[in-house]
Amino acid sequence: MSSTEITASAGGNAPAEPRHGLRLFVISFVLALAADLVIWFAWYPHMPPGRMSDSAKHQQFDIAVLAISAAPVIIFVLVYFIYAIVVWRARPGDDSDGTPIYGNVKVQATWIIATSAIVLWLFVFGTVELVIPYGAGAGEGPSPIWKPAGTQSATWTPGANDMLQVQVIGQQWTFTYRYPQFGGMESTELMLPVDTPVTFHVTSLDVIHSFWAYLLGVKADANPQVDNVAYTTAKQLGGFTVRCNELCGIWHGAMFNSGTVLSQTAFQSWASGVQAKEQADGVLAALPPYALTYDPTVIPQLGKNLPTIDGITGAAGYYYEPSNPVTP
Ligand SMILES: [Cu+2]
Repeated sequence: MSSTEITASAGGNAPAEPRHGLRLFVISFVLALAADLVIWFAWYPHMPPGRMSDSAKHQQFDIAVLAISAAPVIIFVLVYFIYAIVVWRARPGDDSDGTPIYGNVKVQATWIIATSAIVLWLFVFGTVELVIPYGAGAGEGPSPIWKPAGTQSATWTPGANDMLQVQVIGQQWTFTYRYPQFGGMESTELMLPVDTPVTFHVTSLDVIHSFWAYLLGVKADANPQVDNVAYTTAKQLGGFTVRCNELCGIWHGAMFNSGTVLSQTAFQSWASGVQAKEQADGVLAALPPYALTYDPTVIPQLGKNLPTIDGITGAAGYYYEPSNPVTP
């Protein structure tokens, strides 16, 4: 509502109207600049999910940029609100109505241009931030559009720029991790080498779960019979937690385990060690051959002598007997 009209309707010899629009702009601009500086320099470095991987870094950057974009809008709305209450409130004894308003080209044009600019900016920024970090740490389905650089190979060696393949298997109510480049060995801890592009192949044996390595900025649905691919590159050594992020049954809340980012050589010796141990104690032979999805249905096996491997395959740990055991 234009203040000129209010003053006019109030009657009286009002002095020349101050330039309210300019005042609002200057107050909002100064406050927004201050807020954005605080966000960028004080808050951004502490924003979730941290900087443990390249996808986490990108997410932290995205949150900071969105906060910086949102702060001026919020500040303008609040400044306008307070300014209107203070400057344009009804004075004591003034019972008159405001003058009806029929359009204001300047305000309408500003509104349409400003909101269009904000929406277009968010569209462009969001698209770039989806493409640059190869799907932003989310599952891209079985055939990803965006892939990081790195050679796909049947083995993994430190420093060779090989992509590390890790299969994440969700089941009620745990995650296990298979490493096809290490004989298809299976672990209950997610070990990763630092500075190495990792391809996660996320799948499930039963219901829909969601693989969420929060500190790595990776979250991908684990669907039965689906190979959901997600990428990240760990950038810092240390431990992290993996949680299920899809309500998947009564023990969903207890469905978590942990992982560690190791140096490349420490990772290689860990992985070869587990592979050798699982080969020696028969676990590799008992596991089904590595595949992108598994069918743990027991019906075709009724009446057969099924292997149950507690702790490796979970409570409902029935699999087909491997017809073609993995012998690395
Ligand atoms: Cu789950």
